Amino acid sequence: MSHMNKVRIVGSYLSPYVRKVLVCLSIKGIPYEIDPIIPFYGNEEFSKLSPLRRIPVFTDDKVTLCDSSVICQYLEDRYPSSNFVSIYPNDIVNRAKAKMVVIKPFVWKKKSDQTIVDRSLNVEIPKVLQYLE
Ligand SMILES: N[C@@H](CCC(=O)N[C@@H](CS)C(=O)NCC(=O)O)C(=O)O
Repeated sequence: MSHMNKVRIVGSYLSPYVRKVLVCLSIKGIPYEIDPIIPFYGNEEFSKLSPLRRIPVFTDDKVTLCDSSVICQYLEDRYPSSNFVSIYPNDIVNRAKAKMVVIKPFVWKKKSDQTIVDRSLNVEIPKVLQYLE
């Protein structure tokens, strides 16, 4: 069956982003193997798979992806709700909300640090977008 195409996840179970992808795979009943690396110790091969050296990395017979939201959307698109369980709500507002991962306020019950948010918006994200360009 097409969904049995070998899925491999590179990343540690400690990562919430890795776990998010594993939940999607589990909901859709897609088997996978995991290489539970810690990104800080990843080698050159890891840099090739994930240029920003983030986990999770997803590979199957068609594609290599290294962002959890992109991976989940790919799984939804490749294995849609007609044959598999849908992971996103149909309503567009709820669908958008489901794609937001807001860990700090909801999981750790801490306020976001505006200095970090500003640095991300003004320095780190532009650097990454520059890389993508
Ligand atoms: N936007 C990425 C974030 C992934 C991410 O930040 N993963 C962390 C682990 S939880 C990581 O790889 N950190 C390594 C580093 O920052 O060098 C995604 O959703 O996949």
